[in-house]
Amino acid sequence: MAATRFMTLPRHILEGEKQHPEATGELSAILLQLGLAAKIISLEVNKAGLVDILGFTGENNKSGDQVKKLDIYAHEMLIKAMDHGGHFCVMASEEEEDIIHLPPNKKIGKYVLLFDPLDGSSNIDANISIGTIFSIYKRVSEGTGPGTREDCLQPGYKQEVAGYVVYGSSTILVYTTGHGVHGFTLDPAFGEFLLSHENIQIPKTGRIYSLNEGNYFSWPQGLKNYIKHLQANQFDGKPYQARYVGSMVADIHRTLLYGGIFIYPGDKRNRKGKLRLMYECNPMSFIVEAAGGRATDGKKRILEVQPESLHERTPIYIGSEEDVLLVEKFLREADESE
Ligand code: P6P
Repeated sequence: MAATRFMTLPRHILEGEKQHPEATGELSAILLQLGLAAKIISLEVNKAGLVDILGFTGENNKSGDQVKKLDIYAHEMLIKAMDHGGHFCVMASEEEEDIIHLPPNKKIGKYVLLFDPLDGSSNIDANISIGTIFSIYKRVSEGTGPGTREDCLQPGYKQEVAGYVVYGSSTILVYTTGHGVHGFTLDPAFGEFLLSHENIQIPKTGRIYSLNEGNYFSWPQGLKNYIKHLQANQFDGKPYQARYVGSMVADIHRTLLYGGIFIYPGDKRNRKGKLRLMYECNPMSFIVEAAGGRATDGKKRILEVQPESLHERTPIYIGSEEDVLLVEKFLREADESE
């Protein structure tokens, strides 16, 4: 999709800020810094294959370090980019077991940053799209000292900002403050994110269903019934399409643009499924709902789940509203008939 108008990410953020006189400009500064981190990670991701080749000669990278696993690189890059702006009281990463405090003598801010630095990184060797996912909350703990675990364990509806960066055929940053979802494509020629997907609205229903059918035998009966229903019917006179990248950011980005449904269910082996509530499901649900879609755990709205632990998982049914409502109906009817 061509750039809708020559609007850079910084310009778009500042224009958005003007529409909210109460805005302090702090969220704008955070988003700009995240955009910078995304550019740096994108550079590294796009030469990953090359680095691997170099890696066989036993060479080290420019700074003399051993070639780092890409997701650790992205994790460290994000912390380095975000820990000195004075915006955050605490951070948490999918790559880190516990909460991450700001370095001593750094100014402590009123926001909380949660991120999955490089989701789907097991796919990088096959050159499959991967991504960074982030959530921003306001602190809830008292005082102005270091933030706490309580600050990181807020229900998803309390997010101030959610976004992702998909490193694919191009690098696209998508974010929402809850009012409209906007996508920016990185122009590598001059290193700017240009507005390419203004005010994304997910279609009310779609032709694509996306889930790992290898887990069929462990699925809840209602999900089996739903998928069989799709396969026995048509969408606009054409068969439904199964599409599954195996990288959540890529699968959700496609679902957001084309419509349909992405599912990672709980099943007989893992009641809570595989995807993490705080680092993957909450930000993606905030974005999809802001685009007019729906996201539940099969029953309950994802954004209303009260987190108990940083790395807890949740089943997720997310995408076009009518499609998520229909799978919920199949799940409910199967439960009622058991
Ligand atoms: P499976 C990638 O490893 C990831 O965390 C998500 O990005 C993706 O949606 C999911 O796992 C894929 O899991 O079990 O289908 O390989």
